[in-house]
Amino acid sequence: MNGSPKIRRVSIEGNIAVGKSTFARLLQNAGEDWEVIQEPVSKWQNVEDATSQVGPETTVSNLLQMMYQEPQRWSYTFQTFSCMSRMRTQLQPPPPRLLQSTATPVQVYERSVYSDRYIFALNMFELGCINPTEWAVYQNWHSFLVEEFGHRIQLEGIIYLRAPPETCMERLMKRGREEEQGVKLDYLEKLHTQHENWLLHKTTKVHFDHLSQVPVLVLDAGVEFEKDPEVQTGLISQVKSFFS
Ligand code: DCP
Repeated sequence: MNGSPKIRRVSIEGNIAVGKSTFARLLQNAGEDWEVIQEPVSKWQNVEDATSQVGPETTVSNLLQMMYQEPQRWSYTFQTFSCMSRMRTQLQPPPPRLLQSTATPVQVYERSVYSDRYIFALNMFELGCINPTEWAVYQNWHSFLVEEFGHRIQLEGIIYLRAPPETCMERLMKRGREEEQGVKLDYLEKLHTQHENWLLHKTTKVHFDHLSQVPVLVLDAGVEFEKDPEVQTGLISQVKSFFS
């Protein structure tokens, strides 16, 4: 027994640009025992080529952009790398501040290895951008990794930020991330359906028994919460009572 507090882990899920990062920041500011583990998007935008290791020049590729520009060629590679980098990030030991906490600290993940598989990779498979062989390979290594390491990043809860795809489209256009300029409403609608199937209707066939037991808090993120302190307080208090 080392006296360290038990760390609780929750993940924030929701469509592209729904506001997961904004909401995660609000949670972090709402209590000193909450720590956010950000999604490693910048790693996906700057993948060092293997040639950089042998030559003097460093060549980087933007895998996120490659995936959006040529989804059939790059979706499998992107989904492999994004899930691996997420797992690596989430497996990092918590900071000492959290371990010394007297209360019950909470680590908040922006997405999880589960949404990587049951939202994005599945969607790309259904769209034909990941072929059946790639999908079999993906599921094989994903199941293996989660079975081996999943207990170290086991979720106690999922916060589903739910908003109409049209609202996410508006937010996506407003933030203007270069790589996402070609994203169409139709794609956000498909991702929305994947979220609904997994987190609301629970019809997605999941491989992990423990995942079906994880409680899900559904929050209405269709309301403009970024600049409205009253709405923010309401949402945060729902989270706090859900996890108390
Ligand atoms: N992405 C993907 N496949 C994954 C994970 C992410 O294609 N397995 C893509 C979708 C986005 C980008 O990566 O283009 C970042 O994804 P998120 O939706 O997780 O992050 P956002 O920055 O859009 O979240 P928010 O605006 O809600 O904070």
